Amino acid sequence: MNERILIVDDNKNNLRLLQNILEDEDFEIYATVDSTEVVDLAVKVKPSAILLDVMMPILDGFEVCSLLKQEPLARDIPVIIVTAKTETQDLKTAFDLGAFDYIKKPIDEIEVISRVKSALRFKAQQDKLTEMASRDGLTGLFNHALLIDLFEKELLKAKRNKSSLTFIMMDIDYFKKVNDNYGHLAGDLILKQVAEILTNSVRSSDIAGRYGGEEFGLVLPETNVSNACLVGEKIRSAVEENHFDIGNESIQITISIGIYSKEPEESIDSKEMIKRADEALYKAKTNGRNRVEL
Ligand code: GH3
Ligand code: MG
Ligand code: MG
Ligand code: MG
Repeated sequence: MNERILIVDDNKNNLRLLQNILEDEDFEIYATVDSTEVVDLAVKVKPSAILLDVMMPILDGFEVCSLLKQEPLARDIPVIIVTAKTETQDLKTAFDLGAFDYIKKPIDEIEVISRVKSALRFKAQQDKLTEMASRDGLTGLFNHALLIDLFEKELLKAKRNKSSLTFIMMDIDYFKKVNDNYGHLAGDLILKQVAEILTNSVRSSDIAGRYGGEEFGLVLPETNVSNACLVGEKIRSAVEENHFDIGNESIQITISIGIYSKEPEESIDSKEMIKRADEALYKAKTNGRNRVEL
């Protein structure tokens, strides 16, 4: 898939010039003359870099840059300021606002391509490091911090699009006994296999994470309560039926599941959703375990 680049300039000729240069490099170009739609467009298109003019009506490029940096769904996209403002003070302003690079007009084709490619390399490396730092070492699922971070981003999206969103909290039943009876290494092997079951039970757009020791969290975008129950039940029964390989033998375990689904119009924060899913999980435990509860 070609990398996407967003170009913003109130002058159509400038826009076309940049577009032609970058299209020759096989990038997928999105362009706009309207500085007020940049943040929304960036969130929607998810470009790998943004080229941003400064002198524009309504919102200038500096204002747009700072709005982009305040938007959680856009702030990691490198911004390259492209401007006829050549004072060093302007360059300082751009970098202070979080711009990645600065190109002075009139533009030079080779310079534009080189600086865009440098921004893309930076972005790719950044994404890779984020990915590495975000995985739980044992299970390969997202770790607690990233699970929460991604959940909050999905919740923002769900509120904006007035869509439903589900958070599921899961906890292995009597896991202490497993450790006591078969040892900690066997426990670790089971955690890995539960993670595999989770990954195989959900869509690629769903977010599975290790919430804590033997607790897992699942974020299901655009999923209402009845579909969430189907997913919960699928996971519950898959765990119940699985024979977990712990070296020279295999054992069976069960898992308890608590669900909270946000309605499309509902306004609720992530902490409250987690709390409600946790309360549902507690209900599943007190009602006998190996259950799915709301
Ligand atoms: P319940 O059904 O009420 O959830 O009982 P439980 O024994 O699973 O619950 P409890 O929270 O008391 O115990 C959780 C256990 O999970 C305790 C801890 O030793 C174990 N555990 C947590 N993290 C890990 C891990 O990374 N590896 C292993 N092997 N065990 C872990
Ligand atoms: Mg301009
Ligand atoms: Mg627990
Ligand atoms: Mg447990």
